[in-house]
Amino acid sequence: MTQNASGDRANPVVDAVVLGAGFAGLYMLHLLRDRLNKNVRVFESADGVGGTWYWNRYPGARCDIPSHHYSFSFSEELEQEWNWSEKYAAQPEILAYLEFVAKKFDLAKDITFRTRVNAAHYDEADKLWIITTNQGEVVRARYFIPAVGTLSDANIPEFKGHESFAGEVYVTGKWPKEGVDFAGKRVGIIGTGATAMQAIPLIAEEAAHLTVFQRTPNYGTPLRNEPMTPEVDRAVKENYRELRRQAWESFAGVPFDRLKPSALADSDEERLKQYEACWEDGGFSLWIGCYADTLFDERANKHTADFVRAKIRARVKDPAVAEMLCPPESQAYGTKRQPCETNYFETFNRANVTLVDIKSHPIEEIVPTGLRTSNAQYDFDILIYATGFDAFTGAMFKIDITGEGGLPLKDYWSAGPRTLFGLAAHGFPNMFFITGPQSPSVLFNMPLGIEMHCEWIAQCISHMDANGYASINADPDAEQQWIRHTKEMADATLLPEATSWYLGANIPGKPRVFMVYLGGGKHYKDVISRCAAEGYTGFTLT
Ligand code: FAD
Ligand code: N01
Repeated sequence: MTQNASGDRANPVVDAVVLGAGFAGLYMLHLLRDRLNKNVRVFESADGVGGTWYWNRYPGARCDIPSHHYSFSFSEELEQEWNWSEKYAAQPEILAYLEFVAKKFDLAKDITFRTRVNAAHYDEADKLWIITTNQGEVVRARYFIPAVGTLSDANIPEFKGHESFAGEVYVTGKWPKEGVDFAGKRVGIIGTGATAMQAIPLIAEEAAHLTVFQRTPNYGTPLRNEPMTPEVDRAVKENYRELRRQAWESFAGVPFDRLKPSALADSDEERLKQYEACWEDGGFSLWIGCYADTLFDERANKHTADFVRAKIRARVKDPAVAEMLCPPESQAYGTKRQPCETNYFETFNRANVTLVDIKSHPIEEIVPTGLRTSNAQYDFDILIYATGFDAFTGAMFKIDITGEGGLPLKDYWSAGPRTLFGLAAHGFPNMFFITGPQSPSVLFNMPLGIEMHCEWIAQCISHMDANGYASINADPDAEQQWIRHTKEMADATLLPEATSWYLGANIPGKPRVFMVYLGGGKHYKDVISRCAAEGYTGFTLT
């Protein structure tokens, strides 16, 4: 395996290999190449940039953090140049934005598209990563940065007979570019998460009939999207630095100005007024912008849960269907990711939509004409899996990654991810994660979280160059301490009680470990900045 460190024609050595051309891969490439003057190769399995926004082309796909916030902050010029057409941009516009970013910073020339990385092995003798693609290319790199996405590995449950369906089958996270024609078709959709809640109202408008297979009802609340007015756009652009400052200061990377400390401190009347105001604001306002104890205190949480259930009952005409759509008391509000919807609940008032409870009567088999549950058969022409993702570890485990001593990452993480700050793992030197497990990750405005990580990594590499270090490795004790701290922070909230993808509960056999750091983005940023300022405490540099 060992060759001289400059490599040869067959196995060239580059400074860094980055996987993925979503928000993370694009910014990492820009920083390493254009600010640090590094030689970088990026591999992307798709045929274009965009990541999440390349793959998730299903009807209704859009962000639910306002576009002015759900965007890069690193370039003031970019902020001023790009014009969002809606408060919450839809998938085609976010994809166009990322294509614009790639063009503006001339990124595509260093990205090899249609190429998946299958393996990455650390060569201890040369302190290099040996990276192999599905095209048979082998590249040796000082740094290996798998920016493969936390929500990029679609989960497709293998129901009995899943290959027997004779109609069209689609997966929301791998939606065809050419779109799907639902006109006159009977459609079945499995799943009622954030994705399905966006897609269902639009598919219902087109299809002859839509059957929704729901395992768990969800506390959806209105998004309240609206066209971007020139006045709002101008006001944001004139005040962008201050808005970004507020975002960085906030818990989840997006500011809310209504937040009150406790639902329990208010009278019933005041509380209702506050809930109604947040409900009218839309987006995440009720979830993380209403009362600070919503996700920490069961009694505070129950007030919000009751409020949302009352809204669902008021929106759905058939009381029996409304009850099916109401999350039960045992399911705390917002402990699964809050879906934001537009007309989702009203969709069940349509004559061409049927809701099927697959918790009481599970899917037993996919059959050529549809599917069979434990008490009925449903026939359709199109079957859609809106069944989520193998989050955090799915895309990583699809790559054969081995670190020191040939240890597979899969084995090191067999009881759940082990990281220091969600940035690195002990025994995998010079490998960095972006928004990895045990960082604020998916509970922080992701473009900003991605910037925070990319900048930390670039600064770290710059520090290593300046001080003549060839490798950086997370210390096991520091890692263990961070894992413990992450768990403590999660356990102080109600979130670990839910059967959510935050803890891997959506994937059979996956260890249940809460994977998000809940200490808040601002605190987290302080922690990793201090680590860097103190010479990378918790890491060994050699
Ligand atoms: P991704 O965009 O997932 O990109 C990863 C890329 O890596 C993919 O293009 C993939 O093809 C590539 N890849 C993976 N494995 C390999 C391999 N082995 N070899 C080569 N290439 C590989 N977050 C928010 O903060 N706000 C939102 O409103 C929001 N909305 C979302 C809506 C949807 C429908 C989904 C699914 C997610 C949403 N997210 C949102 C989370 C979203 O994933 C992030 O905001 C962000 O886009 C992630 O960027 P990324 O670059 O880290 O990963
Ligand atoms: O995935 P999910 P998603 N049998 O895991 C069901 C982001 N996002 O793609 O709840 C039957 O939430 C599953 O049922 P249950 C956001 O972070 C953002 O919807 O496990 N059903 C659930 O109903 C989000 O959280 C936006 O009981 C099965 C559904 O499939 C994340 O992506 C939009 C099943 C999966 O829901 C993932 O959302 C979209 C099985 N075997 C996504 N397996 C925005 O609005 C799974 N299900 C910005």
